[in-house]
Amino acid sequence: SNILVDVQKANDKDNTSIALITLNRPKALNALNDALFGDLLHATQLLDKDKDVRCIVLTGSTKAFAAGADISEMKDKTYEECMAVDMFAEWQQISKLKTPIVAAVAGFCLGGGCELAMMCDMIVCSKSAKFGQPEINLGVIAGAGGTQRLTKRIGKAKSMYMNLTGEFINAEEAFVSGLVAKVFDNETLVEEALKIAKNIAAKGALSVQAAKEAVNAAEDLPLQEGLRLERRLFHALFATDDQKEGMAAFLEKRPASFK
Ligand code: CO8
Repeated sequence: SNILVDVQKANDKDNTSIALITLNRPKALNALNDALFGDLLHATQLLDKDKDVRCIVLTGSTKAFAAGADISEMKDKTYEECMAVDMFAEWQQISKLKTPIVAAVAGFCLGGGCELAMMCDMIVCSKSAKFGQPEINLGVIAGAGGTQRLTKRIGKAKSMYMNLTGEFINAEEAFVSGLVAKVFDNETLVEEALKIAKNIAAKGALSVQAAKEAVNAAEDLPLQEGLRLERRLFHALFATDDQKEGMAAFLEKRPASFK
C-alpha cells in the first residue's frame, strides 16, 4: 500500500480522533506518483468527511518525507500531455480540506514533497529534515507551489536561492525562515506531531475550521479583505455552543468542554 492510515482516539473522554497518514514508498524515498497521490487524496477526503476526525498528521519515513514527484513517471511526458490533464492541478485538492493537516517532516522534503508539505496547514520537522526545490537540476521548475507558497513564507531572497540553485536548507534554517513551526528530535517527531494533533482535537471543531480558513486566507487576500473575512468568521462563532461554553468555562475557572 502506498500510504498507511491509522486513526487513533484523541482522548479517553469522547469520540474525537486524530489520523496519522504515513507515506509508504520507501524504495523510492516516497516519490509522489499518481497512484500514491490518488490514495492520499482519497484517504484525506474520507477523513475530512468524518466529523470525529479533528486533525490529520502526514508523515513519511525517517529518511524522507518525500523526495519529490516521481521522475520516472514524468520523464517521457510531452507538453501536450501535461496541458491536457493540467498535470498536478488536482493534487492541490489536499489544500482544500476542512480538517487541519500537520506535516511531520524527517529527512528529504524535496520538490513536490516540499510542495505537499506546504499544502498542509502546518509543518513541523525533525533535526534531520532537508527542504529543497531541486527541479532546476532536472531542467524544469517547481510545479505545485515551490515558487509561490515558498516565496510567501520564507521571502524572495531565500526562495530564489533555493529555486535557482536547487540547494537544500536544513531544519534550523527552515525554522528561522518561518517554513516550519517546530523542530523536534528525530526519535520523537511523530509522537510530538501527534501531541499537537491531540491538542487541536480538544478545541471546538468549528473554531478550529474557522482559524484554519482565516490563516490560510492570509496567503491569498489583501489585508483589508483578510481582516474582513476574519471578523465575519469571528462574528459567526458567536452562533456556536462552543463560544458560550468556552467563555463561560473561563469565567467559572474550569476547563472548557467543547462539543
Ligand atoms: N522520483 C523517482 N525516484 C526517486 C526520486 C524521485 N523524485 N527520488 C529518489 N528516487 C529513487 C531513486 O531513483 C532511487 O531508486 P533506485 O534505488 O531504484 O535507484 C531511490 O529512490 C533512492 O534514491 P537515491 O539512491 O538517489 O538516494 P540518495 O540517498 O543517494 O539520494 C536524494 C537522495 C538526494 C533525495 C536523491 O534521491 C534525489 O536527488 N532525488 C531527486 C530529488 C528531486 O529532484 N526531486 C524533485 C522531483 S521533480 C518534482 O518534484 C516536481 C514537482 C511537481 C509538483 C508535485 C505536486 C505535489
